[in-house]
Formats: sequence, C-alpha cells, structure tokens
Amino acid sequence: MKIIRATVNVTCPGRNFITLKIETDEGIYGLGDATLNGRELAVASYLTDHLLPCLIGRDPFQTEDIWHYFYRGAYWRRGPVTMTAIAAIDMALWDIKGKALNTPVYNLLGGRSRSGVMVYGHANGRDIEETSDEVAHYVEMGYLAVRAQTGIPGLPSTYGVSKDKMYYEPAEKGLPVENVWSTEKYLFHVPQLFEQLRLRFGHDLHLLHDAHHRLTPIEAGRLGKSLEPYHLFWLEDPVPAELQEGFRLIRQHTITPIALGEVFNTIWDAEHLLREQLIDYIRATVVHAGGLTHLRKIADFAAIYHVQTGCHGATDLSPVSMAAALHFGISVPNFGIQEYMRHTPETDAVFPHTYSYDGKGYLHPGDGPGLGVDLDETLAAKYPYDRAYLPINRKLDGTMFHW
Ligand code: CS2
Ligand code: MG
Repeated sequence: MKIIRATVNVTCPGRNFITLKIETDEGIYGLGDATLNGRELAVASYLTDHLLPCLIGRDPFQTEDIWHYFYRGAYWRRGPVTMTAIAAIDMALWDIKGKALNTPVYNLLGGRSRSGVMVYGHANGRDIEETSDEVAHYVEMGYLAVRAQTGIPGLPSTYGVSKDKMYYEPAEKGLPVENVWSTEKYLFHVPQLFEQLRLRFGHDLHLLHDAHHRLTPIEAGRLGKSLEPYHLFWLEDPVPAELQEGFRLIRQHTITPIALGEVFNTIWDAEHLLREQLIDYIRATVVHAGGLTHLRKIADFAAIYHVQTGCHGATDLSPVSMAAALHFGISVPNFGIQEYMRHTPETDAVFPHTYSYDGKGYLHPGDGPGLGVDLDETLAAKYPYDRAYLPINRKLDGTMFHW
C-alpha cells in the first residue's frame, strides 16, 4: 500500500478546524486533526508546504519510521506547530491501518482495557448559584465527573465562564479580547464554590477545577490546601509549566491531585514532573503531542510513576481528535479520565463519527474499522476559515498576564 495524496482541509463550522486527509493507492484514506486553536494556518502551512511532499510514495503502515522521519528529520524539533502537524499525520496513518486491517484502532493499541471511557463535562456560571445549577444539569445527563468554573465577584470575565453553557467559546473573531484578572479575588472565591457544590451534591460526584496557568507555586499550594475538604478529582494547570521543579513547592503544601500538560507537545515537557511524581494526571493530548504513537510513550512513562492520563478534550480539538482520544482511552492501562466538551451540531455534521455518549458518564469509540470519524468535504466547504484568537489576560493594573 502506498500514499498517493495528502491534503489539508480548512473549515469553520462556528470555529476553525484543520484536518489532514491521507489517501492510498488502495482507495483507503485516513484523517488526522491538525487544529491549533488561534494559530491554525501555521500548522496548515507546515503540513502543506513542508511535510506532505515527503509523504507521497511511503508505506502508511510505517507509523514509527514516519513519526521519526518528521521528528528527527526536521532538525528544528518540538513545539506546538511541529508536533500538531506530526500528530495529524500519525492519526491519519493509524486510521488507514485500522481500515486496512478492518479493525477499530483500539485493537491495534492493545485492545479494550475497560468497558467505556469516563468523561467529564464543563459546568460554568456567572456566580456560584448558576455554576451549581449547571453542575446539576450535567448530573442529570448522567456525568460522573464535572469541571466547575465560576465568575469571580469584581471581575467582568474570567477563564472558563462562557456566554453559552454547553459549547466553548474561545477562540473569538476579531483581534484578541482582553480579560482582566485578580489572583486575590480568585483565591478567596473558589473554595466557596466547592464548599457549596459538596453541600448540594455530596461526595460521590467527581469535581474538577482548572486554574488555567494563573498561580505561583505558593498560591497553588494555598488553593490546593483550601480545597482539600472538598477532595477534588484534580486541580488543573495551577502554574505555568515552564518551571517543572516549581511543582515541588506545591507538593510540599497540599495533597490535592494536580493535572497538567494540555499545552505539552512531547514527553520532554513532562519528564521531570513525572519522574519526581510532581503531578497526578498528564493532560497531553493526541492532537498536540505527536499523535497516538507518541502519546502511548508518554502514558507508558507516566505509568511508572503512578501518573494517570487525563487527556485534553475541549471543543477546539476536532471530532477527529476526540475519536482518536477514545481509541487511546479505551485501551491505555493507566487511564484516568477524558475531557469531553460537546461539539455543536454544525461541527458534528461536518465530522460524522461513531463515538457516542451512553448517558451514564462514559463515551464509547464505536467498533468500526479505523478511528470511526469522517469529513464531509462538501459541507466543510460551506464554512470558510474565519481568523479567531484566544483572549489575552491582564492584571487589574494592566500587567500582561497568563490567559
Ligand atoms: C481548557 C481549554 O479545556 C481546558 O482544560 O484549558 O479550554 C483551553 O483553554 C483551550 O483548549 C485553549 O484553546
Ligand atoms: Mg485546561
């Protein structure tokens, strides 16, 4: 079997998605997600202008050799653009392999290790009461785990609180929206949210929270300690992760589990964190961390240090990523949880898929060959690219901060 064509699809059914399609001489094709929210066209060009010419004529079964050809062969290694492009190629090759062998990709990753993939949804509200009602909505939908994000009194906006309740907003059209931030107001308010959630929902429901890279290690230690009575499933991205050893300080102050890594793109971003057991869940995802081939290696290394997977799954990752994530999640031994933000009906129509939510808190990848996702190119063509940016964030005094 040989690769005869590789093309990049750009579509915007409410938000921009980049999809790679790799076609073979036997009529089988595979899809890979190449979406990097807010920087989509950089990956589209990296694929079209640099990588895809090198793919033509190659054997699509050679997933390892092709991965290393583009990783080691690039000279300029790592980074979100490079690794998202490699991820898209890798996902598409696994899709082809599954279709050619007439088996779901999870059977090529070790087979099913569990009956379903436990997921968490995103509840958000302008205040604690509204957020709590949104958590109730997810409980009614059967979710066993819910992330809760609430507006902060005194701040006009904050991360994770969107205008609508089900579908995630960023990135937004036009130039970057400017948010304002106050760590002091945030640290004072968040424990009150989880106190109310535990009073209303009891202690069985898994509760998660995303600090979205905005604290210092000692502030994260303070927040983690203040949340201990509410035993969160995890506190996510407490601190920007460039300084991996900074997480040692958090560990000295709190037993609240830490999740990190949705912005990681290779194992090297997490090696120190994992080896020193400074985190409990690794969030690296199939679309930004080099595809299934590399994500398996990250998960296996993490397993040595008792770290479980908790892959990123926001709506800026396309249904192609979600499909691949579920084949990974149903098979990986040290599975923890999978983020699941529902796509809009428009997006689901562009990307028809076999994965499904069972109403009891679990997603299932489906049992068809390959990844079980497709791209309706005719429909996709109706949604031209529409440049959009993630917000930026400033402190109350105007200091540029982490979004
Ligand atoms: C967030 C993401 O889902 C999450 O945990 O951190 O929504 C993140 O803000 C976006 O994926 C950025 O594109
Ligand atoms: Mg996050």
